[in-house]
Amino acid sequence: METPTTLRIDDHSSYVVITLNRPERLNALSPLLLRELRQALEEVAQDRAVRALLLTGEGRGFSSGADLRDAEGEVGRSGTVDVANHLLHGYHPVITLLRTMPKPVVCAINGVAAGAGCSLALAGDLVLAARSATFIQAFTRIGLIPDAGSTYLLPRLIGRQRALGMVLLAEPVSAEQAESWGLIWRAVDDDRLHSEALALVQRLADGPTVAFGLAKAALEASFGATLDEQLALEAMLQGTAAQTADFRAGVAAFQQKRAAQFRGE
Ligand code: T3D
Repeated sequence: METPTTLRIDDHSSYVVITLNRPERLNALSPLLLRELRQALEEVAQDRAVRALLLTGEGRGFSSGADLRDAEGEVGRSGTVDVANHLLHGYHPVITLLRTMPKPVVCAINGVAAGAGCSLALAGDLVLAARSATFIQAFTRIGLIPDAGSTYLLPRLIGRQRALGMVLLAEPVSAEQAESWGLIWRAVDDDRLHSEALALVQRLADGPTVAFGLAKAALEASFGATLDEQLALEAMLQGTAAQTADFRAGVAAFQQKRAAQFRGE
């Protein structure tokens, strides 16, 4: 991949940190950033040596959503825009890549996550947020509806009433409120966010990667499945997990009363 201009990518061998890097615009999602993020995510998804991903933002915001000032942007040229096309080809591949990533994705929310930036934040598997961070479904403030997955994610995470409250009122939700609602995994002190996020992503990168990926897929499928369908899916995916070297390593470690060393295969 060519060196991206809107992201920083740090390869820690077993995990990768992607940092949205347009702090002067609170990491607004320009078309270029979305293209670069898509390419980076495709590489992370395919690289078997990379066993977990951390996504965060540079500066005082995680992401302010669609870039409302970008000349190339669709929203900025409102009136003549093909927003649907921009969503289909710009945002959707990024959200889908995050949701189907066959390895854990941690999002570390360092500041405001607004509009599609909030959707991006919530697309992670485990979301940590600095206590000063806020989540804003800012879309209706500018006459849009939630997009980039927010109408899917919000009711599943926090239920219809809270989802509607966030969407219709478009007020900031604090990290602590987000944690108590189950919108995110945990709120942490601002000065602990980076170290806690790194510790979490390292822990996940040391885990049974195949089982993590299959578990994610099973949980995702459950929303549209009956109990019988879900039981059948579990049986099939467990059959795959049980063939991994990590399963054998896990059982051996249990029998020998020691910690398992997983290799992600
Ligand atoms: O085709 C499509 O893309 C459709 C998809 C749409 C999806 C969406 O995401 S729609 C929602 C778009 N986002 C918003 O409406 C949020 C806009 N931003 C804000 O409301 C506020 O900036 C925040 C609440 C996020 C933060 O407020 P505050 O007071 O902390 O910061 P600020 O002063 O407003 O912003 C700091 C700078 O970032 C400022 O630039 P300046 O004046 O210092 O040069 C501001 O213009 C810039 N900025 C903030 N948000 C955006 C942005 N620049 C471009 N696009 C932004 N979204």
